[in-house]
Amino acid sequence: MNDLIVKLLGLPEQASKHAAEIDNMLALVHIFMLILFVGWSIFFIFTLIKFRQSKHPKANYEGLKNHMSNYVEFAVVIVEALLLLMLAFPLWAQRVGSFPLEEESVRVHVIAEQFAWNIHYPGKDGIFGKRDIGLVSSDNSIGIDRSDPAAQDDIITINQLHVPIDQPILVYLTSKDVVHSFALREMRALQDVIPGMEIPLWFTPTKEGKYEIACAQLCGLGHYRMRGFLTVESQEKYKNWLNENAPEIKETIVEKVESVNE
Ligand SMILES: [Cu+2]
Repeated sequence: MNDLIVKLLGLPEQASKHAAEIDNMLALVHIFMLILFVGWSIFFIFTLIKFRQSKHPKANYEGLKNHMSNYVEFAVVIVEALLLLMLAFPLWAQRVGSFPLEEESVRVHVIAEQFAWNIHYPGKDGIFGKRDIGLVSSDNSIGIDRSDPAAQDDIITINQLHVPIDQPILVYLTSKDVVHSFALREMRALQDVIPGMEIPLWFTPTKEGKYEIACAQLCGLGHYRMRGFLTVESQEKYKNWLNENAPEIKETIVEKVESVNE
């Protein structure tokens, strides 16, 4: 059934836990709209024939006495309300109301800018280091403060988001400049990224592979090239990748940390 929906609606593959539920709702709405389209089309053609000029040369100012069309319209409203109350709201509540626990998730900060995704991992200590807007420069895109003990092991990549399979991923989204939109189509996850706000988003990937991070908001002239990559891999490969990308910890910083700890 799911494969059929994906094929008929031309959707990207389903690669997260909740993807099928979103697609089911999409399919239901499409089926309902198809029924409406056919129904209203028949009704339209019926009125064209029934009230044709040759049969009614003189206008009848009283109009129809039959209330059938009102009943049909009321039924449509009921079905729409049911779709909203019984499907859309519960699905939304499940996504927004039940965020995974931080300690069970992979946490990552994504800082959008024209036209790239800066990805910030907390490193081994699990604590995100301080970021300072005053430190932003051409070689420090997110303004990380490496003198902060928590920041020394933090991993920063550009356009490369690696995550392990079958574990909840918590992404905190911010923007340095304009409104962007973080879109992982195969995960059925999308969230606008607003400067001055930190907005969380979560998903659980269920399929290994390399996917695209698209910017789904026209954010400037280079919008088309604001493209990143999401790699879903095994826990082991993910850990290796983290190790490969871990920054070299400078001794001066280590000394500083020790002196802070003393
Ligand atoms: Cu953008």
